[in-house]
Amino acid sequence: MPVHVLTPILLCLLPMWRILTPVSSHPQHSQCQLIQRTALCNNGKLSSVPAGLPDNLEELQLNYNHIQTLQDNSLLRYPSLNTLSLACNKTSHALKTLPRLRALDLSENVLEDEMVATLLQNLTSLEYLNLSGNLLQRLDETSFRNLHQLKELDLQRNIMYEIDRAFDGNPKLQRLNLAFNYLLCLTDFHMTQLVVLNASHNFIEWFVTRPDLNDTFQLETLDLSNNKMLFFPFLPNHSHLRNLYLSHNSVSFYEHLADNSTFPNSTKTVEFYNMKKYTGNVTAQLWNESLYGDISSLEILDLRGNQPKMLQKSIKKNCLKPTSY
Ligand SMILES: *[C@@H]1O[C@H](CO)[C@@H](O)[C@H](O)[C@H]1NC(C)=O
Ligand SMILES: *[C@@H]1O[C@H](CO)[C@@H](O)[C@H](O)[C@H]1NC(C)=O
Ligand SMILES: *[C@@H]1O[C@H](CO)[C@@H](O)[C@H](O)[C@H]1NC(C)=O
Ligand SMILES: *[C@@H]1O[C@H](CO)[C@@H](O)[C@H](O)[C@H]1NC(C)=O
Ligand SMILES: *[C@@H]1O[C@H](CO)[C@@H](O)[C@H](O)[C@H]1NC(C)=O
Ligand SMILES: *[C@@H]1O[C@H](CO)[C@@H](O)[C@H](O)[C@H]1NC(C)=O
Ligand SMILES: *[C@@H]1O[C@H](CO)[C@@H](O)[C@H](O)[C@H]1NC(C)=O
Ligand SMILES: *[C@@H]1O[C@H](CO)[C@@H](O)[C@H](O)[C@H]1NC(C)=O
Ligand SMILES: *[C@@H]1O[C@H](CO)[C@@H](O)[C@H](O)[C@H]1NC(C)=O
Ligand SMILES: CC(=O)N[C@H]1CO[C@H](CO)[C@@H](O)[C@@H]1O
Repeated sequence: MPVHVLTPILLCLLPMWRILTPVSSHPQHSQCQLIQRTALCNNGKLSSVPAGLPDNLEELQLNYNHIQTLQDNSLLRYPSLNTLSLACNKTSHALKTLPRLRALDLSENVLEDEMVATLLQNLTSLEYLNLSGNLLQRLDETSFRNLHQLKELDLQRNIMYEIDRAFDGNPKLQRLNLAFNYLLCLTDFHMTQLVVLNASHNFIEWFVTRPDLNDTFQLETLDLSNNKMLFFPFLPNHSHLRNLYLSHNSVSFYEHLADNSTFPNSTKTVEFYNMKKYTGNVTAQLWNESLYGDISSLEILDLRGNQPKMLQKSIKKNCLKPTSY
């Protein structure tokens, strides 16, 4: 992809920098204008991060320079830095040479799918990544492929409608926030190591755990509030689930449909299938409690604001834009 489409990018490097050493001072900031703790070094000919700026610097603007790479230690002399702006340079290339970076906050940067994939390509040490408030639409197995150490990922407030096996390369991921997106259903959930999954404020109608998986899931908190859930989620058979948030959905229980005399023509099963790849089909008996999974550890179950709807016809739910893990 053409990197010059990387219009203003604001990289907010987290306090992680602080753990990693302060260094030296060389008076060499003639190309920068200092305003309190902000250094404006834009439109210059800088080819590297200037040394010699005050070491309590909090914001550094390096837009429109000639910086191609950021050396691992070039920012460490500014341990208080929380905002770094590198617009209009080969920023993605610069990030490629930060293989030690452990925390990266790219929130609120109008980043799109391909830009993100390029930016993250070689950040193999990342443990914490914040991509909230960007323009991500679709994630797949290439999105976070090399982030093998990733533990926490914040993807809230994007415009995502589809996630297709995007986290297979992140076996250490424990906290995932997908809130405030446009996801329609979560199928084939099999991230056994995940502890917190927040998928609130989407348009999710159903949540189905991969049915043939007998592992114990580490899942403790599942937030599916403010969605379009019609059914209780199909949870893992074995988990440590403690907090289950289902408020503001349309969750109902359909035991009564089993009664032929009251609803002679009503359906007994619901088929969940995925129009794109049929591998995720699940047929569930509506009144079969065992399908609800392991809720023996549950401490909080929030079902406020659900409006049961009557189901009488044969039920087939499909999902054109599935989210499968
Ligand atoms: C980034 O990774 C690609 C392969 O994914 C590799 O070809 C390239 O040399 C790497 N760049 C750096 C700077 O490590
Ligand atoms: C990610 O960034 C957003 C916006 O800057 C912030 O509200 C959110 O708390 C951050 N997420 C985490 C996990 O720190
Ligand atoms: C999920 O994310 C939303 C939006 O950030 C937040 O309001 C909510 O408290 C989170 N849920 C949990 C269980 O932390
Ligand atoms: C999980 O529980 C369901 C319902 O009891 C059962 O049909 C399924 O075989 C179980 N899966 C495994 C892997 O044990
Ligand atoms: C699933 O695991 C449990 C122990 O956690 C075991 O008792 C059961 O036989 C297993 N079921 C299958 C289908 O492997
Ligand atoms: C309900 O109807 C189904 C066929 O639609 C039948 O197999 C089943 O035995 C009936 N159940 C009862 C309790 O009558
Ligand atoms: C059930 O379906 C049959 C055949 O389609 C129909 O004759 C009957 O009126 C239906 N009963 C109800 C209660 O809708
Ligand atoms: C899943 O459902 C679709 C639509 O009903 C069907 O065409 C497909 O064969 C099913 N796949 C499996 C594996 O059952
Ligand atoms: C629920 O489904 C399981 C597996 O399909 C079955 O073994 C069990 O008998 C069912 N329970 C009821 C109450 O129908
Ligand atoms: C390496 C690189 O692309 N540097 C560019 C940084 O931005 C200035 C101004 O847009 C360009 O002239 C450089 O070529």
